[in-house]
Amino acid sequence: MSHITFTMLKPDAVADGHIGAILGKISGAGFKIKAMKLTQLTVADAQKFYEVHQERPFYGELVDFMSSGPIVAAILEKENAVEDFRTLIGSTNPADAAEGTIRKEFARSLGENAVHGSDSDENALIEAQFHFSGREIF
Ligand code: FUP
Repeated sequence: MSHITFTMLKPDAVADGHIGAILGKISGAGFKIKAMKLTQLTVADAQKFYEVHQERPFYGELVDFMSSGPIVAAILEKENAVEDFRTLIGSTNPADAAEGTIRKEFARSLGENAVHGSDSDENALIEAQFHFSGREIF
């Protein structure tokens, strides 16, 4: 499954009106949408999704932020999807992100950084299945 990745357009990007522009960049980079929805994470959902970070000092803020408003969740398909998508979104901290990347253009800060992208093929599959049932994936 090296051809899929999972993304969320985070609450900052949705609140700031960037859904259309970000999806335009994603499509323009050659990703095909396999699944997509506007949804909101509960606190429990966000805790579970980010549980690898539960010992980190920013975990509480991350969970509060990610459950604070609607997000767009999507499964994207492309060859080399995980790596190519992480290149497209840029560094975690938008201050370090390359020109032209989604985080450089749209993120508010390190904590509110506009988009999520899976970090491995294995996690892409886990994250996709966390958010979507089989009948929502095309
Ligand atoms: P990334 O893979 O680029 O999304 O980054 P991480 O998995 O390391 O971090 C997940 C989220 O935790 C980031 F998107 C934002 C948040 N975070 C912080 O708020 N502070 C930090 O120092 C690191 C990450």
